[in-house]
Amino acid sequence: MATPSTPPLTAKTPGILRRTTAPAPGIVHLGFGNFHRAHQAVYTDKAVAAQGGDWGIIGVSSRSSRITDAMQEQDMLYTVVEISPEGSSFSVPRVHTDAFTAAHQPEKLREAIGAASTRIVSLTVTENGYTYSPATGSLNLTDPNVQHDLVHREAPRTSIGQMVRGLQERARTHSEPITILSCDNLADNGHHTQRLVREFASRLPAAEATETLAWIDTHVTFPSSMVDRIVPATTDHYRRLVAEHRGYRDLVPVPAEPFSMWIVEDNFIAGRPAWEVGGAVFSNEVAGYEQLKVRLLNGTHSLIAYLGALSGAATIPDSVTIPAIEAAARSVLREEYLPSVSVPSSVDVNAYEEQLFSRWRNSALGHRTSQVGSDGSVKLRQRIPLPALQMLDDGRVPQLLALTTAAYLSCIAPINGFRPGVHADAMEDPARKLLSRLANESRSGHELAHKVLAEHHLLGEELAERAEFTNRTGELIDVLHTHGPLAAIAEASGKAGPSLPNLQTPSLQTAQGTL
Ligand code: CS2
Repeated sequence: MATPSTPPLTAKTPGILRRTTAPAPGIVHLGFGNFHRAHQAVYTDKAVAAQGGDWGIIGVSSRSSRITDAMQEQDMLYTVVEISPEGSSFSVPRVHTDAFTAAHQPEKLREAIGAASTRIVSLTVTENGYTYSPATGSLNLTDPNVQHDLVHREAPRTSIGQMVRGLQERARTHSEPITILSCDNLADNGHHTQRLVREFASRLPAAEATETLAWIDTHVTFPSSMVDRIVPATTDHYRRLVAEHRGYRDLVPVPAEPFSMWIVEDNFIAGRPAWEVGGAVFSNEVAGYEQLKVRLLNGTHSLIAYLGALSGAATIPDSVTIPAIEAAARSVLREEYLPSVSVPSSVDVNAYEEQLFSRWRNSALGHRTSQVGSDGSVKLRQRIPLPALQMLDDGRVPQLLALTTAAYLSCIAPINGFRPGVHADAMEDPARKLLSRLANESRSGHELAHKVLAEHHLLGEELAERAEFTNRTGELIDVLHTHGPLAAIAEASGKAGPSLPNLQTPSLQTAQGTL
């Protein structure tokens, strides 16, 4: 950690250049976490540096004030630490004009979205922040926060509620158009966001609903975008690195891999920064890029994280360098995700795959299996159902997608005293309570898979109907619980040896399966 005498990062820190004219705010960003600060903020900083424009960003966190307070203390500055095995490099974006927390200043948020000067509201609120139901894909009307926001105009708690209340403010005051830009890993994220915003508006009292929907339909665009950069959580290691190499104290530096990609649909009703200057690509093939990313990268990432955690691996590089996990990752990517993707014309899939494995092996990043494994209930819903359904329709059971689901459930909802290990225990999940209850009521993997998939529709209503998938997931849970991840990989890859359990009468052990 930096010594107490290390001076804090501020606008006065030697070597930190302020812009001669700071950009006025034009973007309100919801989800002011590490990913935004290592991605969109960096592109925006480069765009403003090259072409100017009032595209300063107001960063809004939902509840926690850890980052917003630190950013205020540091004159809206922070360090991006680019980490590769060859070394680290440092940069300081200078594009944020304010930062606050929605829970503490709800009125300020409504005014910020409502201001005529705001032309884009962007989001990185994670899959969980869209308050959608994994079962239906629609707005989760059973969520108490959604219910609150539909009834109370003041102090909305959900991102969707906050946006709709801000849009109503615009409609009432000046009626200037605005773009809502999702930067989260959701299939078809522009349409998904539009659907949720419209659904929320349509649930308001009748006259208000009609008026709000009509305004949204004529004044708001929702481009899709594919975002990609691995950004692990900040630790003291990165704070120390900044202090040592830069000589100042940064409370909230952001570590990131060197790779960064942003593909955006060019549909901005009220203008946009010249993000292409920073390397963003404007394309009409965003859907293909999103499928590629959400399935090949994120979907495979989930498999690596869950199998790794169950094998005792703390990090993604530790996990993907276990040969059986690498082999399973390559098979799920090639044989089960890829066939469902419309690969964009400029992408060479072999090169893309090799690049992914080399990014995942970046051990200097220390990207944790517990981070990638968190929020699986809302992430897997984006990653698994469509490719799985396509394979089932072709008459094949997606073995490794079932293994991903089984490994996820083994981490989050272990049955009968099975201990998945510290890395699985550290995974957070909005469905953890429900899934633990279902696990406590289950005596076999089959029962658990049936309750979770067929009855609770965790992977959607369509996959809930496919008994082949549910049964295979249940069988693989039993193998994971009794024989561990290597045996389960062998079983799912059709390479099971004679020592595998009798799947008809699974016997669950209480200890963690061994490698
Ligand atoms: C990861 C992503 O946590 C996860 O589920 O798959 O955060 C991944 O690291 C990023 O999407 C990379 O762009």
